[in-house]
Amino acid sequence: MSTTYYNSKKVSVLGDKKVGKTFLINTLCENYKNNDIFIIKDMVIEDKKYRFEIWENKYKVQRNSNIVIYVFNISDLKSFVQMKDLLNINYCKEARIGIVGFKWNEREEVNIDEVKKYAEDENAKFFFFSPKDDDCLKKVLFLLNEE
Ligand SMILES: Nc1nc2c(ncn2[C@@H]2O[C@H](COP(=O)(O)OP(=O)(O)OP(=O)(O)O)[C@@H](O)[C@H]2O)c(=O)[nH]1
Ligand SMILES: [Mg+2]
Repeated sequence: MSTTYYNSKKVSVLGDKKVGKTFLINTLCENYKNNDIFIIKDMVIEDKKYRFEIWENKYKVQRNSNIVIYVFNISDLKSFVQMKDLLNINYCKEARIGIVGFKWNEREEVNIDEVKKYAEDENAKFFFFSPKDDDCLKKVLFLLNEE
């Protein structure tokens, strides 16, 4: 008999306007529409069943989140500055933290080495994606899910 037991994980996806939050969620959940209340995604990782409850919000971490993902736009320095403010305000000691930078165009206003250093200082994992990358959210969740 197969078990229906799931490990439940709550995920918050935060970031300023138009940084790529909905795009990120859509790489895993095709039917997700901008600012749905939340979306559920089941995945098996290393033989364990997980049920991810994924919330998009510009500024607010969903209570009891296990994973918090901060998104910014590498082509827009302002969005990086705002992301750092967000992380400061919402810092969740108990959660695994991911920082996702999207490069939407050729311009690179944010220095990648600076972001790497920042992520290290904040005990967060940094991910750098372009619109051509597939499976962005899957990659983030697989890594942040590790104990
Ligand atoms: N080049 C490129 N740009 C894209 C693509 N998909 C989305 N964008 C742009 O990337 C930006 C971010 O899109 P979203 O994912 O909707 O951003 P968001 O953070 O969810 O935005 P809000 O929900 O409005 O706060 C928008 O300006 C889109 O027009 C793509 O495949 N290629
Ligand atoms: Mg959105």
